[in-house]
Amino acid sequence: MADLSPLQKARYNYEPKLPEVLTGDIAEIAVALGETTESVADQHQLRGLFPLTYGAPVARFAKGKNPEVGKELRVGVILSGGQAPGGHNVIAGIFDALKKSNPKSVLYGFKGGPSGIIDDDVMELTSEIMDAYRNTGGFDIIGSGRTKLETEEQFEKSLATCRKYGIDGVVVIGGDDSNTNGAVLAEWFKKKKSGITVVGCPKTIDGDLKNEHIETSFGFDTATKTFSELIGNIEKDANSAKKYWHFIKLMGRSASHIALECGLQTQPNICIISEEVKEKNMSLDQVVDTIIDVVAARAARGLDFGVILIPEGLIEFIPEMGNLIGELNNLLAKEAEYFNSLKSMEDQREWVNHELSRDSSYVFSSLPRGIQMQLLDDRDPHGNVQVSRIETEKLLIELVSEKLSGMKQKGEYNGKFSALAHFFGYEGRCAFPSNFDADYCYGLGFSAFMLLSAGLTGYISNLANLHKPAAEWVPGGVPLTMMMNMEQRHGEQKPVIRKALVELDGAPFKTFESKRNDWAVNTSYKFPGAIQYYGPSEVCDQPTETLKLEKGQ
Ligand code: FBP
Repeated sequence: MADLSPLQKARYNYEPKLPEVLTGDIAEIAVALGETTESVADQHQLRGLFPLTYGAPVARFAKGKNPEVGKELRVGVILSGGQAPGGHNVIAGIFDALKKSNPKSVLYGFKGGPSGIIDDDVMELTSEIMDAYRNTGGFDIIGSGRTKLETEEQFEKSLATCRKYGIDGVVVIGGDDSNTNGAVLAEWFKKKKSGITVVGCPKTIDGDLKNEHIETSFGFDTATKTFSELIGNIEKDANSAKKYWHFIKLMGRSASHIALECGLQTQPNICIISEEVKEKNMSLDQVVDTIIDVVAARAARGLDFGVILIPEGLIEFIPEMGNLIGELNNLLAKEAEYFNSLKSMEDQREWVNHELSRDSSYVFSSLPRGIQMQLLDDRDPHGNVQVSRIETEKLLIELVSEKLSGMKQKGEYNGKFSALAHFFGYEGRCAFPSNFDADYCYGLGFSAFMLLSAGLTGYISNLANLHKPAAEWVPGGVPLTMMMNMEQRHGEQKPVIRKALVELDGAPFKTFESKRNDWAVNTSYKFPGAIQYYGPSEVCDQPTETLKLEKGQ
């Protein structure tokens, strides 16, 4: 076996807690179906697009006889999109339920994301493989990918792969887009009378796949705790050295849930919430001014240091920047060939500037050269700007710094501004899952298997009552169509699962709002510490590797 750290070894032995109803004899877990459902909006269109799976009832598990359990089944699992702590435990939950139901049943992993089912890249997951990944972070057991499973040809190929292995059910572990694709695949499989069922699991550290049934997506808990530990450490440093302003960008492609949660956990001087910026129609200049106000107020008290949290998606929520990015996406998609034929980046920059609308060209010209280049350079496979690669933290430092110099010359500011940029994302996405995520994911996987074995398709596995101890969680399944509406995507109306943004009238934002003015000027940092701080001695009381080696151990 590979060389393992004490924590890895200890985590292998962790036994995830299951909701009471999923414990005991698996043949005694019955599936109860509720009332039929409706989508959150656009019911007529969605009923037309999903004639076979629309409106299915919500499913709940309860103690009782389950005649479906015990059948020999073959199930395939896909990890889709960005890594999130707990993915391996979803697979472990499916595996254990499947083997408990019938030891002859087989679990397959489609490797490298949705492309695995399309391209027949498949591996069998044995108990030996499974045991080496229990309670660990990452998606390396089978790998992940961002291929979109959406065309007729991809569906045909997926069906061929499933037929080859005799697969009865597919579990898609993914975010809103992957689960939307899962819903379309479920409908398509049903139309083809394939007998193959499809069930999803809510994954994303971004926390934006949530609604009245999905209380949180998995990975959010661990990622925010990991980031908060790091932010707390930086706050401690800031308050010790008292000489830097730390601008920390936090992952979360679109919604600001991560920033808000980390803000609540660490009480920084500023935490920008993109949804508020959009709601208030704030310009980039106004965002900079809100930072300047806090920097100046603290400087007046002799506090030339601070911590600012910036959500990754901010840039797209600033209306003028959102318009600019939209125009750039359209322009570069339409004129890709000409754009790429331009020899130097300078020529590209000039041409783009000329083609943009007057307002967007003004915004583009006012951006630092480096950011202009990032906007033109980094594009995703669909030709869109890769917002996550734009160094918003550096852009804000530059703009704040420039403005403060001007204020200094006019005698309006008398402090010292020295800033450092950080970006936390990959640091938290593959952390060992917290106990919460380890338990939650295991339960999601277990429930996903129960849904598949009951022949339910087009569902997402869910657990409710998550604020209670795990034993009291309520497992079940929700029809994916129930969470969908129609949205404009690449110029077309598409059925999609509605993304949850931060609600400005929700309790988390309201709590933050009531405290932020105090946190801004009075240093009120909170240090959550390491999520694995407490635990068995062989994990927590170990010296460093260096020390151990120096002492000949
Ligand atoms: P998902 O939506 O697929 O869960 O991914 C989340 C995320 O971690 C975002 O926070 C981030 O913007 C993005 O993935 C980064 O993508 P990549 O892994 O391709 O760099």
